[in-house]
Formats: sequence, structure tokens, C-alpha cells
Amino acid sequence: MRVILAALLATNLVAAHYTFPNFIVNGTTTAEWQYVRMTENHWSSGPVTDVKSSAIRCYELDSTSAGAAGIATVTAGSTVGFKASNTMGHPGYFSAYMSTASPAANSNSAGLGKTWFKIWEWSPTWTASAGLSFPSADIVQFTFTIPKNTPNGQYLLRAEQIALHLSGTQGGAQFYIGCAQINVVGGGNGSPGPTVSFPGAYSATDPGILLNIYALPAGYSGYKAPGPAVWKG
Ligand SMILES: *[C@@H]1O[C@H](CO)[C@@H](O)[C@H](O)[C@H]1NC(C)=O
Ligand SMILES: [Cu+2]
Repeated sequence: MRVILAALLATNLVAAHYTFPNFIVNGTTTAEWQYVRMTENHWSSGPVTDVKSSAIRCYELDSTSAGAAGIATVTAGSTVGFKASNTMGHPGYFSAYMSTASPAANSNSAGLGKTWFKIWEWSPTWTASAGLSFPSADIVQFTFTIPKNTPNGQYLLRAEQIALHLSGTQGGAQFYIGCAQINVVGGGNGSPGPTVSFPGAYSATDPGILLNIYALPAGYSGYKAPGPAVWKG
């Protein structure tokens, strides 16, 4: 009995990994990899763990991933999102970034510079009595708004969950990533920023990345998100 249980648990641990293959737009969940660049983990579902690797940007399978995915027209101010391939069983921090895409959202050169700005985040909350509590308890999708003042044009939209169940040792945080290719219409004339690059935005020792959530450091006062502040539009 105990052996069977252990085997089941091991299976669950693998199954607990995920990809973000489905882009949600106009209230519709689009097909797998229709607008999201196919990621290297499309079979394994395994995470990125090296914040300095180029995989931290969009985790593409290869140089054909960009051309193989379409470009979704998205109205500024509307709700978009990503559906995961599995229940997202890992506790973590969610965010979404955008990058202007030149010459187009489906070109490999898009997103290579210091062009990424954060548009949304969903952080764990903290109180001295209860500790950290996570938003990610067994959800299968997450949604957020494209800021109304985003200038029209093509962008990469990068969704990320930083899973923190093993992040007490350096390199233990697990990055689940997907980039949708979008064309923003109906936007405004905001100046998105601050901008960062991927890799570059994160360090392996950022306090929101190297953190033992089961034994918080002395004097802990709440989750410190990695990367820039959210651009509010
Ligand atoms: C979403 O709706 C807008 C406004 O009707 C439309 O222009 C756009 O093509 C739709 N996007 C997709 C991916 O269906
Ligand atoms: Cu996992």
C-alpha cells in the first residue's frame, strides 16, 4: 500500500507541471499554441530554472515557434488570459509582461532588447499571524487586463508563474512561461515602463525568487516581487 501511494505521489509531482498553451481573448479560450509560441516543455511541462538563460524570455521550442503561431488582435482595455495544460498545483507569484515587437510579433527578433514592461501581477499576501498565502491553489487559468492606454501595435505578451515550493535553495524556483503574439487595437498614447530585458530582469538571489516559503527569514514583512513595478497605463 505504501509503495503504491509513493508511486502515485511521484506521478502527481510530474503531472503537477504545466504549460500555458491556450490564449484567452474576447472570452474565448483559443486552441493550444494557436497564438502562444510553442514552448520547449510542450511534452515534459518542466520549468525554466536558470534566470540567466534565454529560455527565461519565452521558452520557445526552437526558431520555428514564432512563425508557427498566429497573431491575435486584442482590444486595449479588454481582458485576456492564459489557460494551463494542467491544474496549477504549485504555490507561486504570477505576472504578465508585454514587449513591443519589431518588425512583427511573430519574428524571432521581437523581445530581444530592454523592451519588456510588467502589466499585471498576482502576489502572495502576507500577515504576521498567517504567513504567506498564495493565489494559485489549484487554478487552471488566470486573466488580466491589457492597459487601456497601451499604444496600438504588435507585442509579445509574456505570462509567467514563479512556483516557489522549492525556492529555498538557489536555482530551485520554477518558472512557467508562455508568450502570446498579439496586435493591440483601440489603444491610447501611454508610455509603458519601466522596461527590462529577459534575461536580465531577474537575479537568482532576488528575495522573491530565493525564498523558503516554509521557513520565512527573520523579520520577513511580505512578498517582494522580482522585476519592475507594474505599468498602470
Ligand atoms: C477580439 O475582438 C475584437 C473586437 O471585436 C476583434 O477585432 C478581434 O479580432 C477579436 N480577436 C480574436 C483573436 O478573435
Ligand atoms: Cu512542478
